[in-house]
Amino acid sequence: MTDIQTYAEVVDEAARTASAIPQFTSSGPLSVADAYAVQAASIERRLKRGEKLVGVKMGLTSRAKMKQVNVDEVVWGRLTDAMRLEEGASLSKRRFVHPRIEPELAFLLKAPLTGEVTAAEAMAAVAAIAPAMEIIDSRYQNFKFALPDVIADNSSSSGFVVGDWSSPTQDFSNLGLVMEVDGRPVEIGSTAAILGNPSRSLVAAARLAGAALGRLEAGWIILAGGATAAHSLKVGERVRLTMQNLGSVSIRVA
Ligand code: OOG
Ligand code: MG
Repeated sequence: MTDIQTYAEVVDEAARTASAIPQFTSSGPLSVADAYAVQAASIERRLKRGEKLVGVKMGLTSRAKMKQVNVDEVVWGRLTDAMRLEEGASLSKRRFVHPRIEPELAFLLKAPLTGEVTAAEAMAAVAAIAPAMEIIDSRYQNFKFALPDVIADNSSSSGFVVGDWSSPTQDFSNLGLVMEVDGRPVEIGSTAAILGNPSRSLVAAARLAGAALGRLEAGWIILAGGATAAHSLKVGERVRLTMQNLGSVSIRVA
């Protein structure tokens, strides 16, 4: 039997102290259901320390992302207020093991959402959309993991920054995007890389995360998943994502 609480403490401490750990699956089997239970228990520890749940991140919703980490199932994780960075903020690399950054689209919910919904029903619950970047920092050595490992590790989520909100009634199914590091384009893509249309990621969030959490709440942010491969952050870098029609969002690394 898997000791959920022990695993949760191990992964929570690894995140808290920015220290890499061996994969759980290298010492024995871990089911996907138990992995989500570990994720829930580890985030519960953060909530007990005063953090608040503010949304959900979807992951491995594009081929580029699946290929980069060699896992090809859609996963999800929990976002807390402590993970949010302000636009232009400076991220202290010391607080992470080996952080990467990736371009995403964020949804802001105005109504709760859960279960099997159509894309139109999901979008009816959306107040706004925005360009966003997620900072992922696998707590596993060498950023290597199997599906249950990454799920237990909150799907690598470590931080996120969201740009200005725009109307969700515009067509965002195929918006060009460029992620630049110090003015140099490092990843170029389109929101279409996210399951063909990011609204499908929101539908998946309602089905997977909504079911597990009861529902996705009004006011929550849902990250649709990286549209391109992620970039490994180095001290001194300034990273900016610009998305067609939606504007830019940036951070710097200190
Ligand atoms: C897993 C998390 C994937 C995304 O947007 O696809 C993810 C990882 O790449 O470490 O956040
Ligand atoms: Mg991501």
